[in-house]
Formats: sequence, C-alpha cells, structure tokens
Amino acid sequence: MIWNETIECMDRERLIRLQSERLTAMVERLYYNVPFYRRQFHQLGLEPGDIRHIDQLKDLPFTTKQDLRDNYPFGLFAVPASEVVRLHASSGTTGKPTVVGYTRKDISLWAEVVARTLSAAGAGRNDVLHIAYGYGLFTGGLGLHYGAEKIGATVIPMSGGNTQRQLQLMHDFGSTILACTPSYALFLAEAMAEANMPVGSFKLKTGVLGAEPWTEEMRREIEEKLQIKALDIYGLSEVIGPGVSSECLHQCGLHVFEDHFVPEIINPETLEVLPYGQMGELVFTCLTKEALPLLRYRTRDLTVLNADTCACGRRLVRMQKCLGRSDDMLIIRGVNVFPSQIEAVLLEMRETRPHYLLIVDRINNLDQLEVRVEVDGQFFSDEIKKLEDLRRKIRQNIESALGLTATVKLVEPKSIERSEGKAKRVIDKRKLS
Ligand code: DLL
Repeated sequence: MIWNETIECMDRERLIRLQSERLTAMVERLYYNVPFYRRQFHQLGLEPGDIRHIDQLKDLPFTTKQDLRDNYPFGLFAVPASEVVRLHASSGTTGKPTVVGYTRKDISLWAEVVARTLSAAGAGRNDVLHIAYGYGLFTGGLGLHYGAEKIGATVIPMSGGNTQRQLQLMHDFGSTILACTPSYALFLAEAMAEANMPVGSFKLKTGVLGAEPWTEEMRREIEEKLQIKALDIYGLSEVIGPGVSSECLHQCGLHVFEDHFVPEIINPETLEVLPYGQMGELVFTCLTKEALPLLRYRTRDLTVLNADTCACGRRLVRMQKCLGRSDDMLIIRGVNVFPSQIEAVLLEMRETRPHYLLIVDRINNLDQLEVRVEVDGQFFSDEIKKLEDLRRKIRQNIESALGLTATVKLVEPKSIERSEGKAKRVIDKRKLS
C-alpha cells in the first residue's frame, strides 16, 4: 500500500517545483533564525532571495557533526525553546552526544514518514507491530511508535532486551511485524530455535530492520529463519530518525522521502556533487523541519542514488543499501561508536597507555566488542587481583561513557603493534562489504 500516493508517485517535475519552493522558504528561515547559517551565508555572499531552485543546493554550505558539536546543545535550533516538545540524542565523536529537537509539527511529520515506511512494508491497521528498537534517547523506538499508531496498527512498545519475554509476547499477541535491528532479528531467530518455539507458531510476516549496516546474505538468513520478508529501513537522528528512506516489498533500494529530505551524493574528498549512479557520501537537506533543519548534512554513509520509477509505482529517488562509511564510526549493537570515544576513556585513566586495539565481531549474531589495551609499565603487576580490578574499572568506564558493554583484555606494555602510518585501531571481523 502507498500511504501518500500524491507525493510518493508525483511526477518528478512537480516534485522539483515543490522542493524548490520549500528550499526557498527554508533558506529564508535559516537566515533569520540561525546565526550559524546567517554567518555562513554572509561568507558566501548569499542573501535569502538568491536561492530559488533546488538545483542551487550545491551553492549552499555543508553541515557536519562537528558543527552540531560546536553548537552543543541547542545552538543550531531554529525555533525558541518553548516550541520544542521533544529531544533525542545519539553518540557524537567525543563524550558529548548529538542533540536533536522536534516541534509538535516535526513529530507529526515524523509520524507521516514512518507511516509511509510501514505502508511500504505492507503494514496496515490489522497488523500487530512488535517494536524492539530501544525506547529512550535513541530515535528507533519512539520513531517507529508514532508512525505505527498513525497507520492504525496495534503497537507493542517492547523496547530492547529480555529476549525470552520478547519471544513470549510476540507469540502470544500474534505480532505480524517485527521492528528491530537486523542483528537482533537474527538473535531472536536463534533464541526461538533454542527455546523450542517453532517459527510456524508465530504470525510474523515482515521485518522492518535498520539502524545498522547489513548484507544481502544476512537478509536471506533472516528471511529463512524467521520465515518473513526482511526490509531495510534507514534514517539518522540529525535528519529525523527512522523514516528517511525505506524499502518496499520489491526490495530494490530504499525510497527516500525527498519531499522532506533531499539527498545528494558527494565525493567525500573533493566535496564535488556526483551524478546519480555513482557511489559517494550521502548528504541530506531538510526542507520542512522546524526545530533542527539542517542544510546539506554530511551523513558519512556511502551509497548510490537511482531515480528510475520502481515497480511499486513510487517515483521517489532510491538509495542502495548502505554498507560503508567515509569515517571511522562503528555501529555495535545499534550503538554508534567512534574509536576516539574509547580512546578518551583510556586516556583519562592513569593506568593505561593510549595504545589499544578494538576488535569487533559478530558471535551468535550479536555484535561483540573487545578492547585490548596496554597497561602502563608502572602499574603492570603480577598480582592477578590488581589487574582484574583494573579490567573491571575500564569496562565500567566504557559502559558509562558509551552505554555499551565490552570485553576488556589487558596486555603488556609495548605488545600492541606500532604502525608508521595511520595507527590501525580497529579490526572489524563482521565483513559487511
Ligand atoms: O539509527 C535511526 C534509525 C532507527 C534508523 C531505527 C532505522 C531504524 P542514529 O542512531 O542517529 O539513527 O544512527 C544513524 O546509523 O548514519 C547510518 O550509519 C546507520 N544506519 C541507520 N540505518 C541504517 C541502515 C538511527 N538501514 C546512523 N543501513 C546512520 C545502514 C544504517 N546503516
């Protein structure tokens, strides 16, 4: 089913007109309401009336995660605090999170785009939607929630964790749609088998899976084990959360809701805009958001765009599955992790040296993070208890800084390989691309 046929199947010329009108209004709003953007426009010699067409997007400045960090927490908001009804946050490159805000209208826009996502997955008012994305500062749980209510489905706001209970309720309530990360979907499948709960006794038919990269092989495995159609959904907090783009039942790329979020592909080195069909970094401009409308936000995700009409009838641009990033951000169990965040934890402690290695693996379909770190010669000890206390302390510090549990291995001074060029800090054994 197509939730908003007028928009999703609109001919491209009309869509471009709509985007152009919205961009013109947005640039004006940013000029008057966000000093950060006004300064940038002045530097470029741009006045609000200069931008009238979506083709002029390339003349506007980029926005990066660093800009959000420099203006932490609310410096890029375009409305007074009294208009903001919700905040969410995701990890940034240092201890400080990236904070995003929503007005009442933004929340309803979010429900609209997630309603499109769920309709594209075949969901409707007779469905029971089991949401196992985390509820809280992460945008996954609440983002899916409002869209699911909008289409009239029955929502089960499970949030993450407690796998046995997830299975029990999914079974007893007859859930038809599962919303969670692809790795958790696989984990649930294995847990189902272990608990001797035959997949045939569940009513699941579709998974709306995202928040982390996953391969076609993983899709096949999920589809086979859970006997469902597994669809990819994409989004990021800075743009809105889930509901930026999503697959339809044809599974041939993710339809981007470009009447609200305009995608571009750039070369991450030269920043030049690349034509459709070429792989590069995905950039989004928000056309309608009120609280935090970002211009040309660099996602760091790598993909390819394609503007052909899909067999489902939607004419929106499609993006390929994202399998890589142009920075070093890792996504571990759905949590965004920059190696520099772990480095910061280690550097704060006197007992460790800034020589470390992060080893990421997927064991039994769950991501595992191992942190190997050198202990300072002064503190290296033969006493197992001392080392054990230190190990526990590092693990706790990582957990409180990142919200992620890691296995910590202490190694002797000078045992981690030194490199002459860029240090190799991460070994990712998950082989996604
Ligand atoms: O992960 C929003 C979301 C929630 C999307 C639930 C889908 C479902 P953030 O925590 O801000 O937001 O992380 C955004 O996650 O830049 C990508 O690197 C990655 N990501 C999100 N969806 C996908 C996907 C949410 N389908 C970052 N495939 C993004 C690959 C994804 N990567």
